Amino acid sequence: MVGKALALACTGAAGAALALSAVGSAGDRSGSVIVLRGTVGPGFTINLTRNGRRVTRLAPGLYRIIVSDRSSIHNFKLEKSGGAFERRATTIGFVGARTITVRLTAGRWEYYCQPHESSMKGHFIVGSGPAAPQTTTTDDEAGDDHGGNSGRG
Ligand SMILES: [Cu+2]
Repeated sequence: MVGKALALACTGAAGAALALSAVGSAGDRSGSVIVLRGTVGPGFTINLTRNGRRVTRLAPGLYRIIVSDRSSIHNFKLEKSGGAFERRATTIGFVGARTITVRLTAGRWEYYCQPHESSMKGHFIVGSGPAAPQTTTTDDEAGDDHGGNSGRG
């Protein structure tokens, strides 16, 4: 009796593990929501990273941004150039983490600390538009956008 119960328990656990891993890989593959990390403070620094690397270009889509605000004198704002979108992730006085979910559309986006915008700011490009002029330009940066060139006669 005991042996049978154990066997059943094992089967159940294995089944659950399988289900979990299936869900996890499916989520990563479809890329439904991509996680970015924003940090501001404690000094006069602001960053937006993906997998630990500073974000410079992203594909359009839905993103979850986890913002760590490490100073009460800074905030974290995200906006699309041209004023089509503006979101304040954290406020002055707030210290801690906030998560915002944003659909990034093609264009130039900026993140900055509002009171110190002249020095605490960064930007990135969504889609295959031109890179920012002050960064080094490479000719073929948009190459990974076209999945497959099957133009063979
Ligand atoms: Cu600031």
